Parts: sequence; structure tokens; C-alpha cells
Amino acid sequence: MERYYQPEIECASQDQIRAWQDERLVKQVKNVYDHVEYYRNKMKEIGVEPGDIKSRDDLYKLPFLTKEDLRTAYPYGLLARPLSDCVRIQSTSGTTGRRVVAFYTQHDIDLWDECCARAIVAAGGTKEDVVHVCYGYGLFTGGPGLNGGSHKVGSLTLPMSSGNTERQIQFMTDLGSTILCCTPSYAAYLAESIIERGVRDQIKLKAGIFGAEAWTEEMRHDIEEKLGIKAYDIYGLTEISGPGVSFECSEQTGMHINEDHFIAEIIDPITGEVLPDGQKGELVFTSITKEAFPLLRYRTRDICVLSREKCSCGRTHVKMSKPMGRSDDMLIVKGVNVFPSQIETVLMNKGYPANYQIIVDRVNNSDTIEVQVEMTPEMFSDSLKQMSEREKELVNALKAMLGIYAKVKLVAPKTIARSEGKAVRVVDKRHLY
Ligand code: DLL
Repeated sequence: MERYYQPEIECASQDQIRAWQDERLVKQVKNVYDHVEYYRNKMKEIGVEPGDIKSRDDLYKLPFLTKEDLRTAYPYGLLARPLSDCVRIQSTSGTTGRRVVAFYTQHDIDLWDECCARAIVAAGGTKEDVVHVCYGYGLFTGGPGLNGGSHKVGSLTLPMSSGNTERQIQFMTDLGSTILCCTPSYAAYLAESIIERGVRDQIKLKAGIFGAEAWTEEMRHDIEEKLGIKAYDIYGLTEISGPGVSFECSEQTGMHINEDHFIAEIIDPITGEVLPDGQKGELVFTSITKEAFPLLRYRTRDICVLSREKCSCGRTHVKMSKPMGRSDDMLIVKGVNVFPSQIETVLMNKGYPANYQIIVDRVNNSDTIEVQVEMTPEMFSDSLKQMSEREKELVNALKAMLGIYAKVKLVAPKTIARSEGKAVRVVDKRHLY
């Protein structure tokens, strides 16, 4: 059976990986310096020349790029190739400010497809599989990325895109989808809908490849149990190509970063200092093989940890932990750092579905936080007294996790709007004042 698996790359020795990275980085820095005036100026500002970068060890000398730089240089300021060499544009799902636009040559699309193919194979995918892609298609990278990867593996690809849950389930049962690709929040909703319709025994899913938003281990177990599958995490961002920058293997303890294409660093988000493996900080990527939009030292804002511990799957590429939230997603409520994932952990541990929303507001100059949580249909038939006890129990558990009081409001099943793409977990009304 032919599988798209490249052990000579994915299981290469640390020396080999380093050799690839050193050589590709040196070339890429020269390429960017020669072709991207914006970055050349940034390098000149701090007196760095391409010749100063002789290996991966010199990476720290280069200036960072941030989302702000991408906005300033919008749309063509970071292009390293003539527009006529580009064959595709994708864009971020960001809702505020200028969108970030990324460009791809055919070579860039091929390498992106390759990264997504590796992710599908790591989740057990082969050419015998039916890959059901319900990430959005269009400017969002989710649909096109997994679609390309699935083609490369040779699987039968269902380009469903997002939405129309009825049709998703119909195709899933009629065509025997075996691998589901979507956001974890949509997977949870699909699982709920499949169970409600009583068609769980008609689906043939064996694995799911879920990413594009933060999700907890608790949510993973819930989806795995409801759908009877193994749920794999996949990570990526438009600026660096899209999904497939890293992906989980059968060990499910972090995502292997495709190190032959991207160099990862962890930095202190405040000082910018590079931190050793094992320490928590902001993830920074350098694309060493991309042609059209090769970003050097791009700050993702995602907070995670890198690990080079031996993996039982045999892959040697460094693993990143699940992002523990974005440094710009972190809420500061009453001076305390609150990550939505902490709240999700508490809710799921107490048996609530993954449908919740966090409302932050300011009343009389003081921050307030309310967690609206959907009940399961069984909980909904509880007496009012039981519900009030449930609310108290959650308030205490949240206090223990966050260290501050959060109001809890239990709401009826299906009250919180379901998302077909990335879920909207936080409504911060303080921005309105
Ligand atoms: O979300 C690409 C993607 C599509 C990844 C499909 C995985 C699957 P953007 O819209 O540019 O790209 O958003 C990138 O989403 O910086 C993270 O904050 C977040 N993110 C992506 N994957 C994960 C994940 C796509 N597995 C931003 N866990 C990133 C947590 C994730 N957060």
C-alpha cells in the first residue's frame, strides 16, 4: 500500500536536520535581503548583514517580524518573488484591522501539500481512506491545505467546506468518510448531531484531524469517545503557509514541527530573549524553503513549549505542545491572567459539553467575568435547586483554577451559537468603552 510517508526526512538524525537548516537558512536570508526591501531595511537598522548568518546558531541576530509588520507592508511589501510567479493567495481569518495576505508559488503550494500529507499519514491515513474536509474553503487555509494533503496521499477527498450539518452527516454515512478534518468545536457539534440523529453506528470514521483553534485534552477525550475515533491535533498559521506547520502522531503528546521547512524558536514574549527547549514562551518561525512569502523570525503570539524527547513514532522533528493560548488572547481580569483553556478544562471535567462563552465586562470601574455554560439535556431536566447547586459548584471550581470569582450562568441546551469554523469563546465588552 503506497503511503505518503518520508522517514528519510521525518526520522532524520539531529545532525542531518541541523545541516539542512543551516544550509537553507543561509540561502534564505540572502534571498530575503536581496529581494525584500522591507526586511533589508530592518536588518540594516540593526547593522546585520546576510554574511553574519552562517548557521542556525546565528538566527538570534536577525530582527523579528510581527503581525504589525505584515499590516504595514500590506499587500506586497514582503513578497520575495515577482507577483507573476505567484499562483495563489490565502488570507487570515482575522476580523480586525487589515487582513494578512500570504502569497504562494507553485513550489510553495507543493511543500504545503506535503506538510499536510504528512499530517494525514501520521493520523493513519492512506490512499484507501475517504478524507472528509469540512474546514472552510476559500481564503481560509484550512480547506485548501487539507485538501491538497489528501490528494497527495491519494485518498478520496470530500471537499465539503464548512456548514450544512445535515449534508455533512448524509455524505459521511453515504460515502463512508473515514477521516474527518475540521475545527475541534465543529467536530464536537457534529458528534452531538450524529448522536441526536441516532446514526452513530452508520458512520465509519476512524480518525479526526482537528486544529485552527485551541482545544483541551478534555475536549479531545470527549470527541474521541462520542465519535469512536482517535483525534489528532494539527497546527499552522496563514503567515507560515497554513495547517501542517506541525501535526500530531500516534503518541498524541505534542505536534512534530516540519523542521526541514521551518525553524522554530521559543522566546520570552516580553524581552525577546531566546529560551531553551522545555521552557514556555512565544513560538517564532522562520520559513527556510518558501519562495513567495518567506518570513524570517515571525512572532506567532502562540505560547507553547518545545521538546526534543524521543518519540515512540520514530519521528525526530521537534515537538511543540498544544498552544496554551495566545499571548494576545490571554485575558487580564482584575489583574489576573485568564486563559479560556483553563475555563474549558474546568467545564469539561465537570461533565459539561464544550459549548460555552466567556463574557468579560467592566461595571463601576471593576472587571467582571461571566461564564455562560450550556447544560446537557439531562441536566436541563434538573430542579431549580439542583441547578443552583450546580452553579455554585462551578463557581468554586473556577475560583480554584483562576483565583478569582467568575459568575456562572447555566443556559438551556443549544442556546449558544455553534460555529462552523473557529469558535467565538470570548466576548470582551471592555473594548467597547
Ligand atoms: O488556523 C490554519 C489552520 C487551519 C491550522 C486548519 C490548523 C487547521 P490562521 O487562521 O492564520 O490559520 O490562524 C492561526 O490559529 O496562530 C493559533 O493561534 C491558532 N491555531 C491554529 N492551529 C491551532 C491548534 C489557521 N492546533 C492561529 N491549537 C495560530 C491551538 C491553533 N491554536
